Amino acid sequence: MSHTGAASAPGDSLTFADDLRDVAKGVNVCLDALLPLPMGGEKRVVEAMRYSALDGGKRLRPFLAVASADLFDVPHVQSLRAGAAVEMVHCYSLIHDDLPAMDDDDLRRGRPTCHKAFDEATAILAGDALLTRAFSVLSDEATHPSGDTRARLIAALAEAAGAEGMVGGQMLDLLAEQSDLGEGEIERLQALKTGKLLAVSCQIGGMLGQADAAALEDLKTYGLCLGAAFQIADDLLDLEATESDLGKATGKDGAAGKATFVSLHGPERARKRAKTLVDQAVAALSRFGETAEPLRAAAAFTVDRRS
Ligand code: GRG
Repeated sequence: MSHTGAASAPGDSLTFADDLRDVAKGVNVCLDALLPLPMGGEKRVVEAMRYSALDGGKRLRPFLAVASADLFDVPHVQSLRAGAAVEMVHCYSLIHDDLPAMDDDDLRRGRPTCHKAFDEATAILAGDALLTRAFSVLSDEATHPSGDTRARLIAALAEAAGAEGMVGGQMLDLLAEQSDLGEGEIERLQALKTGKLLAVSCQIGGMLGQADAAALEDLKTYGLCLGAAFQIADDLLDLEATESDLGKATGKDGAAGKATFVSLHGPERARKRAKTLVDQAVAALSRFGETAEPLRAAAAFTVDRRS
């Protein structure tokens, strides 16, 4: 699964870790090219964008976009651009989430958060500009020759990122600090905040390959189940991992009194629930046969990961 330019079949490499590293390399090259430094004073905001987007991160969302697109033999030059667009939205959300008005974090991906490395105003602008750049990348013919397909990609990402998706989930998360959420409410919050962007990464891959409605629905189900498992794993890591493992502060949910599946039911039941969700994610891939092996491996990785 080489994604640095040369085409190859999915699952060529020996392990999921190789595949993930391969996509990360490809997407880094793509992000570097998509975020050139301008000459004037505006250079500072692009430096902040590049600081937050170019180094670190697992690149799980680009991986999902590329592996889903691979099901339909989409050229990697297209799927990497789409993956880079989703990663830009993800990086914007991390920059804004780290701001003093939100989570107020000093460390992200093992180094100072954007507002610490630059300043708050620059960090806000860098997040804004990454969000808007994502849509301009999707609107470019290099992402897909069909204008209709590009419009579908843009609409899908806008829905997943906005008030009906990640931003809505973040709002619920902020409100949750003043109320006790039940299990259903926690699941909804997390599906919006984390699940929808992971799911749309898969849907975008399918859209690039002109997948039919049923296949797109299966990719969405896969992504949402994977997202729910990913979030439980994240909550477990917040409880059990160290700051140096994660490259960010830990123990924040407990300190903020935030209800999670883990705080409601304890780590053991949370682990079982995450495994059930992984099984559901994998079951949603049945129509795709062997070509979906990298996506199956990604589902297992979400709960086994250490960062
Ligand atoms: C500010 C609009 C807005 C949204 C913020 C993404 C987010 C919503 C908050 C980040 C805090 C958090 C712990 C979210 C839940 C899980 C998550 C998205 C973790 C980070 O994603 P990873 O693990 O990060 O894929 P890397 O660094 O590997 O890309």
